[in-house]
Amino acid sequence: MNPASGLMVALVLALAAALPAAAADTYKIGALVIEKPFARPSMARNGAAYVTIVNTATQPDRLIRVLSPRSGKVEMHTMSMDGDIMRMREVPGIDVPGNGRVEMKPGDGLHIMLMGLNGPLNDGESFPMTLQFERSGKVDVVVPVEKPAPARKPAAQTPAAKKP
Ligand SMILES: [Cu+2]
Repeated sequence: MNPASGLMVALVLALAAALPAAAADTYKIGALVIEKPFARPSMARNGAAYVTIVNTATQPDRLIRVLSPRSGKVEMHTMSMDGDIMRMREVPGIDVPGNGRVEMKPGDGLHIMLMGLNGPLNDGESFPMTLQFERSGKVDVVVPVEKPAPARKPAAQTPAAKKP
């Protein structure tokens, strides 16, 4: 390696280190910031995807449509418990309050439902998805498929973390 290419490598490494780790997970459209889209693996007919939408404007916006080549149809759903039974219901849109945020999480209500997957969602793959907002328009995001993080070890194995 000659000194010039060595310098180039050092520059590239320095630039890469300067970028925040979350940069690749964040998308901007108008006043909206879409953070960390992800989906869970699914061997079933349907799958679920999650995004966090941050609105930096005072005007509210609304997610009105979601598309993906990965499934025939994409719906916006809410989830609620009816006794012991979990029920999902399609909603026509998801409101994003002005200066507010909508955080979708597994097991916590709002999610994006991929109806009629054209194949299983495998851990480690990524697929494109388009979010369309009433005010801000469309944004394309890449959705990585990720397994849930392993459950934390019992507190007994980490005495330092124990509360008094
Ligand atoms: Cu659903």
